[in-house]
Amino acid sequence: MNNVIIERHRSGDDLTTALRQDVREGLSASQKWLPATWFYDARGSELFEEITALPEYYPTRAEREVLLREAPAVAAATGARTLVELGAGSSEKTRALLDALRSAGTLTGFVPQDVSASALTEAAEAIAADYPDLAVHGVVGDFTANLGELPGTSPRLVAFLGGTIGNFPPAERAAFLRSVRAVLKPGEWLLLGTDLVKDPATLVAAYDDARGVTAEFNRNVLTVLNARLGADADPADFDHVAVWDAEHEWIEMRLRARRDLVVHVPGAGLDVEFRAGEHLRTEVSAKFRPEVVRSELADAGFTREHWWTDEANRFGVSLSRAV
Ligand code: SAH
Ligand code: AVI
Repeated sequence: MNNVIIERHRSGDDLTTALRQDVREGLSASQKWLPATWFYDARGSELFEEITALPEYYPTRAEREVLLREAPAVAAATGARTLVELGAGSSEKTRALLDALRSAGTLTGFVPQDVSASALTEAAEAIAADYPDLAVHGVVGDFTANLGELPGTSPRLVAFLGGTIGNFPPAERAAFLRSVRAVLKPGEWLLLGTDLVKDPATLVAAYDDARGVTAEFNRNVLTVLNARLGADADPADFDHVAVWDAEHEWIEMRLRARRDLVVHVPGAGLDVEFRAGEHLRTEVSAKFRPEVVRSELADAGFTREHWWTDEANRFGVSLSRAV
């Protein structure tokens, strides 16, 4: 295969440094928290892929339905030459966009970016093999830090799928959208997937599945902590918790200590005490209302030109142009 290159904007050392900072800030706070990025080592990425196939986890299926139906409209509107995908993961759903953009005859390059080196490499190589006439330029990087370094020929379409935008707290979400806008030229495009507000029972089930895959995914953050910072957290000491926060309209995933315990984190110079029942917040997953998505895009300098949902109105996809 000579149509794929993989570039690293984030080394293992960079990740360890970033985790150390997050641990010092989040685990010494009175309400302990960590950013949602830290689930995704090789095992975390595999677990996420398993989650996407669970009967309770509807977002991936709902977004795929929209992409399969609307990809030709995306291709016609954008005429994109480069498709950049942030937080790309397996890029499975993205194939609908690649197919439509190739049929339209405009696409020459695909730039998947992800912080998870294993997931990114596997996906980039699989797509390069299946699309031999496409230049695939995979980037191992952080979408909160390395956007300015992404390659590609204009007009570009940036895809941010899966509802990952919901994993930012609100201020970070606004900053992220502005940073995407800042690297685009006027007239270039953003395709954004957002999970929608719906009944809490459906939401909680999606984050607390019967087989316990999401629980294992949640606990994987402790394995990452152990591997990167030499910590001694025992995942068996923590219960998986998923709650709907009706005020913020987000799901929170937490780990709840089963007993009083101390986690030693030598790589961050920290001993972290947990009381029995104490929670560590590991993820927020915000759910959106259509108008809020439109106005947040506008605040960041995008005009939304299309809004599509799946038949059951569970998940929304916005196609927006950089002003
Ligand atoms: N887009 C895919 C995957 C979603 S899972 C889908 O729709 O199914 C979220 C992805 O974002 C994971 O692959 C994870 O490794 C990646 N990710 C999380 N934090 C990131 C960061 N800061 N920079 C780049 N990628 C990140
Ligand atoms: C990647 N992200 C959009 C997923 C979500 O639904 O918030 C991660 C996830 N967390 C638990 N299950 C899946």
